[in-house]
Amino acid sequence: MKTKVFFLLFSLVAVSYAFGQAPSSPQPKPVEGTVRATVVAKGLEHPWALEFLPDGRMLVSERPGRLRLVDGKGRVSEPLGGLPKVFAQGQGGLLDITRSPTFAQDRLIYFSFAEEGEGGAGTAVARAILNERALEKVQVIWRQTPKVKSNNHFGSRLVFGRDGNLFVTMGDRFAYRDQAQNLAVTLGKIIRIQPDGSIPKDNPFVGREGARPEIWSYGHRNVQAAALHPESGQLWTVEHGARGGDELNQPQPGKNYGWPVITYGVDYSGAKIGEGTSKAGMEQPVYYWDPVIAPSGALFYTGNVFPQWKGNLLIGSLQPGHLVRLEMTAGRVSSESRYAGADLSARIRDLQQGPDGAIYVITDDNNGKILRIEPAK
Ligand SMILES: [Ca+2]
Repeated sequence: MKTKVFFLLFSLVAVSYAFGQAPSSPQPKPVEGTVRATVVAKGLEHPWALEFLPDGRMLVSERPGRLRLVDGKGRVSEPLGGLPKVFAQGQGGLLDITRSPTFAQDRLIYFSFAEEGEGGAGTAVARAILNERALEKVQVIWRQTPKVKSNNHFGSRLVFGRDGNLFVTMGDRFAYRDQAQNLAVTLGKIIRIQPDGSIPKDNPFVGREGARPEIWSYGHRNVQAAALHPESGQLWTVEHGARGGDELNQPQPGKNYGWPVITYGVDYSGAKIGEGTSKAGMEQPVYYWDPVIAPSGALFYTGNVFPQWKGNLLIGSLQPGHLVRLEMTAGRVSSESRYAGADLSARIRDLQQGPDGAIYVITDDNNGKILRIEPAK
């Protein structure tokens, strides 16, 4: 009997996938009083990314183009010198930061930013040596092509894979969404490069005429949340979708994630987009949100401060603004919870697990904060 019920459930899931219906968020109400947020630092101008250093300090980017260190007492440094000029318009500016896996030896950090140039602006990735007061040997290792005239949808998150290659998540640059399907450009893609910006030989489009060899997956709208699964080592991403179409994906090499040919939801104008929600040769999301959560920042929790949350995917929500937690079972979402209250009911831009196992989030605001999140007593 149990086997039959299981088989029936399995069949229903299989059927719904075959008909192109990914599971959607049940839209749980945010709960208050489960977690407690305390302010670690404030006065940051639209902080975009947070990264812990081995000495326990935090590195924080501010979208207008500044990088600062924050110590354990919440003291915020002067802006570090040596940064390149960033295109700080609209959603552009200084974006994600990540330490190199070899940071302990070489103090290398990687960062993404919107860069102005011929044709407009585009996302770029640089690496540099982090010194106490400045970056040194700043080197741009990759540029999105082509640069276009738009202030929106720059992505981006940087995630090192276990093999040492770097994933960078892109946006479609908003007014150029059809380009997400064009393999000759890197708008609306996830790319994978070696630490010096060169192309890994095992990338899916290496050797295909007319395709950019750095492309890992395509058909993405604007990806500002990404994390590596602690057990499988797979990349997971959460994407800003259309109105009613935010998506959780596990991007596979060479696959097409559909934008803007297939999508859930409608355009923010109310107009229909593309051909529907499914099409042969295009991937379904693992899960989607309607209404959207406007995802930015994600991590798989592995600490001991929230023992019940181990292996869960935590996501920042810019709008309506709170912490989103997904329990995952066998690569599927088994439940969703949301946490709000006091300082936590804000536009959450990024989150990191601290060396103490607590969760640290930054809020997207003129007076942005770093918050430490732990269980409420
Ligand atoms: Ca999609």
